[in-house]
Amino acid sequence: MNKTAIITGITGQDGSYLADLLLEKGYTVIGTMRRTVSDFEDKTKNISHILDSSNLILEEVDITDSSSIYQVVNKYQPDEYYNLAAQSHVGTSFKTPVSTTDINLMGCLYALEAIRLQKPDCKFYQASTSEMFGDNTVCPQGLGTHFSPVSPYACAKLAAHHMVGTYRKSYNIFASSGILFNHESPRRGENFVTRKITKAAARIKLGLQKELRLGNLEAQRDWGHAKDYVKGMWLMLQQDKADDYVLATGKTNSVQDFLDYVFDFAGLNPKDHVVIDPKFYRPCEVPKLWGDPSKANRKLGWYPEYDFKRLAIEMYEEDVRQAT
Ligand code: NAP
Ligand code: G4F
Repeated sequence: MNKTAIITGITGQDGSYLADLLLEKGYTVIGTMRRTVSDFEDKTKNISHILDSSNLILEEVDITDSSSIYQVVNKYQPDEYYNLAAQSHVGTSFKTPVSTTDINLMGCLYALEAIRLQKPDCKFYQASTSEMFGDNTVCPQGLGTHFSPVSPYACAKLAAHHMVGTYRKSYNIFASSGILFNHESPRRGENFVTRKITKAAARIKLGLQKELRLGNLEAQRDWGHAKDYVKGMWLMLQQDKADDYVLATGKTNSVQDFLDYVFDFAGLNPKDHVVIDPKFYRPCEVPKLWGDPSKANRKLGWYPEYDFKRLAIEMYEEDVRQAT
C-alpha cells in the first residue's frame, strides 16, 4: 500500500530532494509551505519539476501555528512526518533569535503533539544539526560528543533534539533525530557560503560580477551533497526502532579550501576578487565540524556518493548554466 508522508519545508533544499525521492518510491507527498509575499513561481523554484505530479499535494502551513499543523495531520493521517522547515541560517539567528526559536523549537513540539494526539503510529524525523556541537572541537564529532551550542539557531535545535528523545521515551512515539553535518547542492540557498562562492565564481567568470565579499575563511566544515543526505533521512524511518544518527562524509575542509578549489576550477584567482567583510562575521563562531557517520554506515548501510570536489563542481557548473 502506498505511504503518505508530510514534508514541512518542501520548498527548501532538503525538502525538495526528499520529495523527489519519496515520489520516486510511490509515496503520496503532502508538502507544506508558508505564505509569504514572494510570488509562487519564485518560492517553488526547487520543486517546479514536480508540481504537476498527481501524488504531490501542497498545503499552507506555518509551523509556528500549531493549529495549521494539527489540521494537516488530522486531514492526511500520515505514515511519516519529516520536520525540515526551519529558520536555517545561523548568522540570521543572531538577528532574529526569538522567531528562530519559535520556528526551530516550537515547530517540532507542535508536530510531536499532533502525532501523539492524532496519529501515534506516524514515524517522525527531526532535522537536527551538527551546529549543536558548536565550539566543541573534539574531532570527529559523533553521538557521544558533548553538545556545546553557540548560536540561537543551535540552542533551539538542541532543545528540539531533546524534545524528540523525550517523546520517544515517554510516549513510545517513533521519533528519530538526524544530526546532519553541512550538506549543499545547486538548490542551496544563495546566502550560505558554498552557494555564495559557486554563484560568484560563475558570474565573475562570465563577466557579470567583479567582487565577492566573505567573512571567516578559516572555519572548517564537513560538506556533503543534500541528495545523499535525504536518502539517510528516509532510511532512518524505515528501521524497526527509532534512534538518533549522524550523517557526515567523515572529512573536513575550510571555507578557504572550498573557495580555492572552486576558483581554481573556474580559472580564477581569489586574490583578485575576494574582499573580507566584517559584516559576515558572527558574534560567536563554530570553528570546526567533522563528523563520524559510523553508526549510519553500520546500521542504515548509508554511505555518501558525493565527495567535496564533485559537489563543488556540480554547484559551479549549475551556477554557470543559470547565469548564461
Ligand atoms: P532551507 O533550504 O532553508 O529550507 C527551510 C524551509 O523551511 C524553507 O522552505 C522555508 O520556507 C521553510 N520555513 C521556514 N520557516 C517556516 C515556517 N515558520 N513555517 C513553514 N515553513 C517554514 O533549509 P535546508 O538546508 O533544506 O535544511 C532543512 C532542515 O535541515 C532545516 O531544519 C535545517 O535547519 C536542517 N539542517 C540543514 C543542514 C544543511 O547543511 N543544509 C544541516 C543540518 C540540519 P520559506 O521560503 O517560507 O522561508
Ligand atoms: O554556509 P554557512 O552559513 O553554514 P553554517 O553556519 O555551517 O550552517 C549550515 O550548516 C549547519 C550544519 O552544520 C546547518 F544546521 C545550518 O542550517 C546551515 O545549513 O557558513 C559556513 C561557514 C561559517 O563558519 C561562516 O562563518 O562559512 C563562514 N562564512 C564565511 N563567509 C560565511 C561567509 N557564511 C555565510 N553564510 N556567508 C559568508 O559570506
